[in-house]
Amino acid sequence: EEEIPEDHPRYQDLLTRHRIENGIEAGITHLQGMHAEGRGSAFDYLLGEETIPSADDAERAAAAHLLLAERPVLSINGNVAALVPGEMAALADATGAALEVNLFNRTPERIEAIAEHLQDHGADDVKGLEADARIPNLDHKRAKVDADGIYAADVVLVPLEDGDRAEALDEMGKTEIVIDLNPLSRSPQVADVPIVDNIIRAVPNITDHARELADADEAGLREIIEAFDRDRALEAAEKRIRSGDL
Ligand code: PTJ
Repeated sequence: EEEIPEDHPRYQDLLTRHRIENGIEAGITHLQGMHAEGRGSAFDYLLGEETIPSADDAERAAAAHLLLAERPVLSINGNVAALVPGEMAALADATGAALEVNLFNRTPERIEAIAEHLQDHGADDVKGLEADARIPNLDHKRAKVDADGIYAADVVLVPLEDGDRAEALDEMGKTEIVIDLNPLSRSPQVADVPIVDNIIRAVPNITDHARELADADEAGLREIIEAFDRDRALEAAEKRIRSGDL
């Protein structure tokens, strides 16, 4: 990471790419994570590599949901762990949410490496190792979750999530918050709160909102949630990407 000069015009993007490379080398990130990153990076370029106002609204609504939840869970995959391990631990801390490793390309080695990596970055308890429950309507390997984690959660944050799993979680009746730079992807399309923003910007911003809302009462949090319009947020992101108007 220190090899990239900070004044490089593509500094953030290069830093992100390096983190994914390091994640692959450390056995945390799947090789496919590099393709996912490339797709995300292209969308981010078109968004102007900034948090657009509708994404900030979504991030505030996400914070309100997490604070109101009884059993909030933040899902961690290989890309999330490589890009924002400490930031996810901080968000868990600010909202009382649990962290659960949940992989698309599941191997016990990677789950353990990720759990350890999160703990090195300040996470207390990391779920996902038990895998003693199943999400209905998904093939066996992709369905595994913790019974006292994602399975029982009322609100789940699933960044960079696969569309089938996002749909299956939605069918379980969970309030789903998705972070995905592609507004046309199925996961943000089925989310209650679609956040079209780079996870690198999104997670710290959700945490900032959560800290600011820490003393808000239930009615105040509900008001923020009611005021958020998911369809409008998706439209605003798509419009921004298509306009080429940075
Ligand atoms: O670690 P695993 O095994 O769970 O696998 C994780 C990946 C991400 C490899 C897996 O879930 C996958 O293949 O995902 P997809 O189908 O490529 O979807 C990833 C989505 O995340 C795409 O829509 C990308 O545009 C988006 N994305 C990529 N990087 C970022 C991003 N969204 C926000 N911030 C990013 N940095």
